[in-house]
Amino acid sequence: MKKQIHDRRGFLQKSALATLTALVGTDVVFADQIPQYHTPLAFDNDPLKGKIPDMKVLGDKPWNVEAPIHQLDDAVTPVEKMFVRNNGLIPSEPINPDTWTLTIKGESVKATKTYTLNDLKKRFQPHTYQLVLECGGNGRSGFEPQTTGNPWDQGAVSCAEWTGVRLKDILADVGLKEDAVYIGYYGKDPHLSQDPTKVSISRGVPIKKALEAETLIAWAVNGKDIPLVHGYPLRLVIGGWPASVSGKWLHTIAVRNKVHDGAKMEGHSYRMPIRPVQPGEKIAETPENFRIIESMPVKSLITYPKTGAMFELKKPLALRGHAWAGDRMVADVHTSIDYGATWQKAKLQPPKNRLAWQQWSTEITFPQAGYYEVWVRATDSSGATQPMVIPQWNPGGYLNNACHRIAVKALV
Ligand SMILES: Nc1nc2c(c(=O)[nH]1)N[C@H]1C(S)=C(S)[C@@H](COP(=O)(O)O)O[C@H]1N2
Ligand SMILES: [Mo]
Repeated sequence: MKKQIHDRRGFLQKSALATLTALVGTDVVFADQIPQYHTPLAFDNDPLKGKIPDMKVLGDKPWNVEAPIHQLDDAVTPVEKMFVRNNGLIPSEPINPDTWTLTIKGESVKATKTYTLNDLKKRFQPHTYQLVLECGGNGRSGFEPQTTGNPWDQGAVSCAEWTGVRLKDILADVGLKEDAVYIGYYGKDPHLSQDPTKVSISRGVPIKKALEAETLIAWAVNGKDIPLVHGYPLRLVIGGWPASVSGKWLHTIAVRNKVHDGAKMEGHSYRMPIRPVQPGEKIAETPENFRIIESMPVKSLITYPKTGAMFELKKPLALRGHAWAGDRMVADVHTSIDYGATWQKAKLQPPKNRLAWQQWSTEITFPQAGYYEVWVRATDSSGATQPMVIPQWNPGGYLNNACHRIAVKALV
């Protein structure tokens, strides 16, 4: 990730020293004393810097980072608390937003068209939406036996405020053929092997989802440029579906006349078996045995208090968190302190916009001092509710929407 700044003997290159001087805006005193192979702190421009404290790093090749649940308390997730999921490498070449382009191509466009980032900003109406991005494998660590893939706890979810233009406005400007059925994205991130002919991920959605008002080609999050790790300078943002469809470092969208066949669209990637399988069972990874994951299932989190909290019995305990349900709305949120025997209804806010998460809150009075687990369970607008135990095992370890729980202690 770091630029080559040392020469063959391990000393700072002349050009690096000039850059350093420009960076710090003043003379670098004792520049000639900088030891061999020493990287000055001002060069410590790791794109994940500032992001790691209080976050859980699952791996650095590729970078995968998730938030402990109590860090997700904000209604709008700050970028430092957004999980990071990379399938390949973070682009390391300097990115120039002034020359960045988005090309729309594929079997089902009338003609290929390319826009600069500045064209997109100037020619189309910008929109801002809060959108839930949740990795399809969020909660994977709960499955037994463990499957391949990142062993996420439950923190691979965010709801930030994204600004950009509607993909449907761009596609209307390009002109689609009648046979358009799917879109697929392409991003600039190099494959882990650094082999330029390989693509680490290229997924997409059916044209109906692509044309929804909330499907954005975004250049800003929470009012600022998208951080490098989250797709600077341009990304696709599609709320409510596995976040793997929200392509980062976006440079091309293909409009396809068939289901997109890019990397991570095949095998059991982001697919569920069409019939229930036994935990650990191996089934043939043929398209007939699997369906592509679309809308994510109903889910909720207790973001306050932090698990392990202690409080005085005589005062009721205030709890809060978020609930979301893919393409649907959340209808109800309940909490339980007796392992699901009885449930208490929580207050629930409407979402800021479609595909945003909703805030819930409640106060619980505990009957006596002691140790409790608090469980939360959301129900969506169709009546579907979260399972109290781990849901059906599947080969990819996807869609674990079991109730979130925290431990608390009531003290006399
Ligand atoms: N170009 C590109 N886009 C990508 C990915 C990637 O590796 N490369 N990962 C996807 C996956 S699997 C997820 S869960 C989300 C994560 O988005 P975030 O890192 O901004 O939270 O980005 C998606 N878009
Ligand atoms: Mo993901």
